[in-house]
Amino acid sequence: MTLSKNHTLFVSDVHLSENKPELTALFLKFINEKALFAQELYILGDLFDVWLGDDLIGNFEHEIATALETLANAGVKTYFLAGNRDFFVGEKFLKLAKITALKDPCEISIFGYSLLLTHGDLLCTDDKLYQRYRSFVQNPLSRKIFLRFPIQFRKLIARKLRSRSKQYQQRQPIAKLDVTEEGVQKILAQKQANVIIHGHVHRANTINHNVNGRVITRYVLGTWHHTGSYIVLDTQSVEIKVFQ
Ligand SMILES: [Mn+2]
Repeated sequence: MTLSKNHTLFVSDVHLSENKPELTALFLKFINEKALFAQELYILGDLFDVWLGDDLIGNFEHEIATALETLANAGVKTYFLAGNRDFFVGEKFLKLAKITALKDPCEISIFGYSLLLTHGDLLCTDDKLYQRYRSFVQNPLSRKIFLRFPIQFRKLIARKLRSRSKQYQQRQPIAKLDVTEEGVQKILAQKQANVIIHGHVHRANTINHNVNGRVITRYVLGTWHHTGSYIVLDTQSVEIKVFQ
Protein backbone atom coordinates (compact mmCIF):
# COMPACT_ATOMS: atom_id res chain seq x y z
CA MET A 1 0.00 0.00 0.00
CA THR A 2 1.34 3.42 -0.90
CA LEU A 3 0.29 6.27 1.29
CA SER A 4 0.46 9.73 -0.14
CA LYS A 5 2.11 12.04 2.34
CA ASN A 6 0.27 15.21 1.59
CA HIS A 7 -0.06 16.85 4.97
CA THR A 8 2.05 18.27 7.78
CA LEU A 9 1.47 17.95 11.54
CA PHE A 10 2.05 20.32 14.44
CA VAL A 11 2.12 19.61 18.17
CA SER A 12 3.23 21.49 21.27
CA ASP A 13 2.98 21.27 25.05
CA VAL A 14 3.15 17.50 25.28
CA HIS A 15 5.01 17.99 28.59
CA LEU A 16 6.57 14.53 28.50
CA SER A 17 7.97 13.36 31.80
CA GLU A 18 9.36 10.12 33.18
CA ASN A 19 6.63 10.27 35.87
CA LYS A 20 3.82 10.25 33.31
CA PRO A 21 4.08 6.86 31.52
CA GLU A 22 0.54 7.10 30.11
CA LEU A 23 1.37 10.37 28.43
CA THR A 24 4.55 8.86 27.00
CA ALA A 25 2.48 5.95 25.66
CA LEU A 26 -0.01 8.38 24.10
CA PHE A 27 2.77 10.33 22.40
CA LEU A 28 4.46 7.16 21.08
CA LYS A 29 1.08 6.07 19.73
CA PHE A 30 0.72 9.45 18.03
CA ILE A 31 4.10 8.95 16.36
CA ASN A 32 3.12 5.51 15.08
CA GLU A 33 -0.44 6.28 14.07
CA LYS A 34 -0.21 9.86 12.84
CA ALA A 35 3.28 11.32 12.49
CA LEU A 36 4.64 8.38 10.47
CA PHE A 37 2.10 9.18 7.76
CA ALA A 38 2.83 12.89 7.56
CA GLN A 39 5.29 14.72 5.37
CA GLU A 40 6.73 16.62 8.31
CA LEU A 41 6.21 17.04 12.05
CA TYR A 42 6.71 20.37 13.79
CA ILE A 43 7.10 20.33 17.59
CA LEU A 44 6.45 23.86 18.85
CA GLY A 45 7.99 23.68 22.31
CA ASP A 46 7.42 22.12 25.70
CA LEU A 47 7.80 18.61 24.32
CA PHE A 48 9.34 17.88 27.72
CA ASP A 49 8.01 19.05 31.04
CA VAL A 50 11.52 19.83 32.17
CA TRP A 51 14.95 19.71 30.55
CA LEU A 52 18.00 20.71 32.52
CA GLY A 53 20.73 19.83 30.04
CA ASP A 54 21.64 17.11 27.56
CA ASP A 55 24.04 15.58 30.08
CA LEU A 56 20.92 14.38 31.94
CA ILE A 57 19.73 12.24 29.02
CA GLY A 58 18.73 8.88 30.49
CA ASN A 59 16.61 5.89 29.43
CA PHE A 60 13.42 7.91 29.25
CA GLU A 61 14.90 10.63 27.03
CA HIS A 62 16.54 7.92 24.89
CA GLU A 63 13.16 6.25 24.41
CA ILE A 64 11.68 9.50 23.09
CA ALA A 65 14.71 10.19 20.90
CA THR A 66 14.47 6.69 19.42
CA ALA A 67 10.79 7.14 18.63
CA LEU A 68 11.49 10.45 16.91
CA GLU A 69 14.42 8.90 15.07
CA THR A 70 12.06 6.33 13.51
CA LEU A 71 10.30 9.28 11.86
CA ALA A 72 13.51 10.53 10.30
CA ASN A 73 14.34 7.00 9.16
CA ALA A 74 10.90 6.75 7.54
CA GLY A 75 11.47 10.04 5.69
CA VAL A 76 9.35 12.23 7.96
CA LYS A 77 11.30 15.37 8.68
CA THR A 78 10.89 16.58 12.27
CA TYR A 79 11.48 20.12 13.48
CA PHE A 80 11.71 21.44 17.01
CA LEU A 81 11.38 24.91 18.42
CA ALA A 82 11.97 25.19 22.16
CA GLY A 83 9.36 26.17 24.72
CA ASN A 84 9.80 27.72 28.15
CA ARG A 85 10.09 24.27 29.76
CA ASP A 86 12.60 22.73 27.39
CA PHE A 87 14.73 25.59 26.09
CA PHE A 88 17.83 23.78 27.35
CA VAL A 89 17.33 20.98 24.84
CA GLY A 90 20.63 20.91 23.00
CA GLU A 91 22.59 19.47 20.10
CA LYS A 92 23.04 16.05 21.66
CA PHE A 93 19.33 15.32 21.95
CA LEU A 94 18.52 16.85 18.56
CA LYS A 95 21.18 14.65 16.96
CA LEU A 96 19.97 11.51 18.73
CA ALA A 97 16.39 12.19 17.67
CA LYS A 98 17.43 13.37 14.17
CA ILE A 99 15.50 16.60 14.61
CA THR A 100 16.18 19.99 13.07
CA ALA A 101 16.10 22.97 15.43
CA LEU A 102 14.17 26.11 14.52
CA LYS A 103 14.44 29.60 15.95
CA ASP A 104 11.46 31.12 17.73
CA PRO A 105 9.69 32.77 15.91
CA CYS A 106 10.21 31.13 12.56
CA GLU A 107 8.61 31.69 9.16
CA ILE A 108 7.99 28.87 6.71
CA SER A 109 6.00 28.44 3.52
CA ILE A 110 4.18 25.17 2.94
CA PHE A 111 1.15 24.07 0.96
CA GLY A 112 0.55 27.65 -0.16
CA TYR A 113 0.46 29.05 3.38
CA SER A 114 2.86 31.53 4.77
CA LEU A 115 3.23 30.39 8.39
CA LEU A 116 4.64 31.99 11.48
CA LEU A 117 5.57 29.38 14.07
CA THR A 118 6.28 30.19 17.69
CA HIS A 119 5.96 28.51 21.07
CA GLY A 120 3.69 31.41 22.04
CA ASP A 121 5.25 32.82 25.21
CA LEU A 122 6.69 35.70 23.17
CA LEU A 123 3.11 36.82 22.47
CA CYS A 124 2.15 37.17 26.15
CA THR A 125 3.40 40.74 26.33
CA ASP A 126 1.34 41.81 29.37
CA ASP A 127 3.38 39.51 31.57
CA LYS A 128 6.38 41.83 31.88
CA LEU A 129 8.00 39.86 34.68
CA TYR A 130 7.93 36.68 32.63
CA GLN A 131 9.28 38.50 29.55
CA ARG A 132 12.23 39.76 31.59
CA TYR A 133 12.87 36.24 32.87
CA ARG A 134 12.60 34.91 29.31
CA SER A 135 15.20 37.26 27.88
CA PHE A 136 17.50 36.45 30.79
CA VAL A 137 17.37 32.67 30.42
CA GLN A 138 17.47 32.82 26.64
CA ASN A 139 20.63 34.86 26.74
CA PRO A 140 23.45 32.62 25.42
CA LEU A 141 25.71 33.58 28.32
CA SER A 142 23.19 32.73 31.06
CA ARG A 143 22.53 29.49 29.21
CA LYS A 144 26.21 28.60 29.15
CA ILE A 145 26.60 29.38 32.85
CA PHE A 146 23.49 27.45 33.88
CA LEU A 147 24.49 24.35 31.94
CA ARG A 148 27.88 24.30 33.69
CA PHE A 149 26.35 24.17 37.16
CA PRO A 150 26.40 20.77 38.88
CA ILE A 151 23.30 18.67 38.17
CA GLN A 152 21.92 18.86 41.72
CA PHE A 153 22.24 22.64 41.72
CA ARG A 154 20.45 22.92 38.35
CA LYS A 155 17.66 20.73 39.74
CA LEU A 156 17.40 22.91 42.82
CA ILE A 157 17.16 26.12 40.79
CA ALA A 158 14.55 24.56 38.51
CA ARG A 159 12.45 23.43 41.49
CA LYS A 160 12.63 26.87 43.08
CA LEU A 161 11.73 28.63 39.83
CA ARG A 162 8.84 26.27 39.21
CA SER A 163 7.26 26.83 42.61
CA ARG A 164 7.82 30.60 42.39
CA SER A 165 6.22 30.65 38.94
CA LYS A 166 3.26 28.55 40.15
CA GLN A 167 2.59 30.99 43.00
CA TYR A 168 3.04 33.94 40.66
CA GLN A 169 0.63 32.53 38.07
CA GLN A 170 -2.03 31.92 40.71
CA ARG A 171 -1.89 35.57 41.76
CA GLN A 172 -2.25 36.93 38.22
CA PRO A 173 -5.51 37.49 36.35
CA ILE A 174 -5.71 34.88 33.59
CA ALA A 175 -5.77 37.58 30.86
CA LYS A 176 -2.35 38.80 31.93
CA LEU A 177 -0.83 35.39 31.21
CA ASP A 178 -2.51 35.09 27.81
CA VAL A 179 -1.52 36.15 24.32
CA THR A 180 -2.23 39.85 23.75
CA GLU A 181 -3.40 41.68 20.65
CA GLU A 182 -0.30 43.85 21.06
CA GLY A 183 1.95 40.77 21.02
CA VAL A 184 0.31 39.45 17.87
CA GLN A 185 0.46 42.83 16.08
CA LYS A 186 4.08 43.32 17.07
CA ILE A 187 5.28 39.97 15.82
CA LEU A 188 3.35 40.28 12.55
CA ALA A 189 4.34 43.87 11.77
CA GLN A 190 7.49 42.83 9.88
CA LYS A 191 6.23 39.47 8.59
CA GLN A 192 4.35 38.22 5.57
CA ALA A 193 2.61 35.35 7.38
CA ASN A 194 -1.11 34.73 6.92
CA VAL A 195 -1.31 32.01 9.55
CA ILE A 196 0.22 31.75 13.04
CA ILE A 197 0.51 28.45 14.85
CA HIS A 198 1.55 28.31 18.50
CA GLY A 199 0.92 26.64 21.84
CA HIS A 200 1.95 27.59 25.39
CA VAL A 201 -1.42 28.89 26.65
CA HIS A 202 -2.78 25.32 26.75
CA ARG A 203 -6.21 26.06 25.25
CA ALA A 204 -6.87 24.97 21.67
CA ASN A 205 -8.40 27.86 19.79
CA THR A 206 -8.75 29.63 16.43
CA ILE A 207 -8.70 33.43 16.38
CA ASN A 208 -8.68 35.92 13.50
CA HIS A 209 -6.63 39.11 13.68
CA ASN A 210 -6.66 42.14 11.45
CA VAL A 211 -3.15 43.39 10.76
CA ASN A 212 -3.14 46.49 8.54
CA GLY A 213 -6.16 45.23 6.66
CA ARG A 214 -4.88 41.67 6.30
CA VAL A 215 -6.78 38.89 8.04
CA ILE A 216 -4.43 36.55 9.83
CA THR A 217 -5.65 33.38 11.47
CA ARG A 218 -4.01 32.22 14.68
CA TYR A 219 -4.32 28.55 15.52
CA VAL A 220 -3.55 27.64 19.12
CA LEU A 221 -2.56 24.08 19.99
CA GLY A 222 -3.87 22.58 23.21
CA THR A 223 -1.82 20.85 25.88
CA TRP A 224 -1.56 17.06 26.22
CA HIS A 225 -3.15 15.26 29.18
CA HIS A 226 -5.39 12.25 28.72
CA THR A 227 -5.74 13.24 25.08
CA GLY A 228 -3.40 14.95 22.70
CA SER A 229 -3.83 18.08 20.61
CA TYR A 230 -2.42 18.43 17.10
CA ILE A 231 -2.89 20.38 13.88
CA VAL A 232 -3.17 18.86 10.43
CA LEU A 233 -2.31 21.22 7.60
CA ASP A 234 -2.72 20.46 3.91
CA THR A 235 -3.53 22.40 0.74
CA GLN A 236 -7.23 22.49 1.69
CA SER A 237 -7.35 23.35 5.37
CA VAL A 238 -5.81 23.79 8.79
CA GLU A 239 -7.55 21.68 11.43
CA ILE A 240 -7.04 21.39 15.17
CA LYS A 241 -7.66 17.80 16.23
CA VAL A 242 -7.78 15.70 19.36
CA PHE A 243 -5.71 12.53 19.56
CA GLN A 244 -6.68 9.67 21.83
MN1 LIG B 1 4.99 26.80 27.43
